[in-house]
Amino acid sequence: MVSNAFSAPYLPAGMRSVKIVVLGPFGVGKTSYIGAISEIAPLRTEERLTRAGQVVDELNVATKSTTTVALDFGRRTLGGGIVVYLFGAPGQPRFADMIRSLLDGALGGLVLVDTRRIEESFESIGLLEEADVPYVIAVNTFAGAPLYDEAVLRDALSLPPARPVVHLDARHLESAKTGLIALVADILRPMRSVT
Ligand SMILES: Nc1nc2c(ncn2[C@@H]2O[C@H](COP(=O)(O)OP(=O)(O)OP(=O)(O)O)[C@@H](O)[C@H]2O)c(=O)[nH]1
Ligand SMILES: [Mg+2]
Repeated sequence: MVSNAFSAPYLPAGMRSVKIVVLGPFGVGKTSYIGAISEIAPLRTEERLTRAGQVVDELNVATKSTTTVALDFGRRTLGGGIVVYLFGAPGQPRFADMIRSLLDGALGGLVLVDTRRIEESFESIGLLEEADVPYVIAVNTFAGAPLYDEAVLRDALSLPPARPVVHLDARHLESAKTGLIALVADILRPMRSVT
């Protein structure tokens, strides 16, 4: 799918840019992921969680005091002259329309999953399927969260066989990169290998 990566006029010759979106439910680690992986200071749109928000949002993660209300943005250059622009989605289901717009022009999606609440990632997968955007599942490994065999996870997510699954820690660069590399390799396959 060579046509999926495109050269932008402002990039040095030989560089290609790829837009990807990081999705997943509230508090799964999307903002942490972009913060860990971005080579530029990430753009964040965090607002404090309030009692008013509890009326409309199901917030099952008690330890957070802020939430993304628009998007995160970061950039990472990979080997092979590939510049990845990362857009982090907000987590609450009421932002679905906004996520649909974020997916406009995206070449791939990274869906973060917390194994304590796998079903909460269905909505993200649904939005990607609806937009016909290829995606990779990235299990964000929280301490104390159950570990499942890949087959069990695939079954729980009703995942098509072609969709890759990786495990990572969204807070650490080298671990976070495994998800990005799996996604970009999938998007560009069989164009080239990336590192
Ligand atoms: N143990 C552990 N904690 C993590 C990991 N990734 C993120 N966290 C923590 O989990 C919380 C969630 O982080 P965020 O990155 O704000 O999550 P988010 O998905 O952007 O949340 P919303 O924007 O509100 O939907 C933070 O307190 C992180 O420090 C991880 O891999 N392991
Ligand atoms: Mg966030």
